[in-house]
Amino acid sequence: MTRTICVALLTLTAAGAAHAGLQLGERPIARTEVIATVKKQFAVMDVNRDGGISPDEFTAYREKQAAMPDQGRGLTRIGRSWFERSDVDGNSRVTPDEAQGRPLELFDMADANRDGVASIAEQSVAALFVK
Ligand SMILES: [Ca+2]
Ligand SMILES: [Ca+2]
Repeated sequence: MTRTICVALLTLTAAGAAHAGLQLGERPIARTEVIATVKKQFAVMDVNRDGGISPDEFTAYREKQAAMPDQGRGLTRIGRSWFERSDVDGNSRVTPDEAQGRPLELFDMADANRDGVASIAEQSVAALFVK
């Protein structure tokens, strides 16, 4: 019985992590989903809940991401240069607005017909830019 619960928990965790990564090429993705996912990810990164990501919080999240089953691939992946690219005003702090800038930029690039949804075909364009 204990074993069944463990397996169920593991499955839940894996599904949650995969969703958090917002994988490309699996299903159509809405712009609103990108915003919601970045918001959720931001809440996880902002460990001290001060409304901004510090360089230390960024580093800690990168380590967490490396342990994820999908390594956080996809639109909301936090890459090595995420911090400096996201911190547009250069104040060593990434705000929620700054955090969603790059994922939305990629999304808008993919959403060629501007209907607010990136189809699987449209996502193949964005996939070229996600490293
Ligand atoms: Ca913080
Ligand atoms: Ca900033």
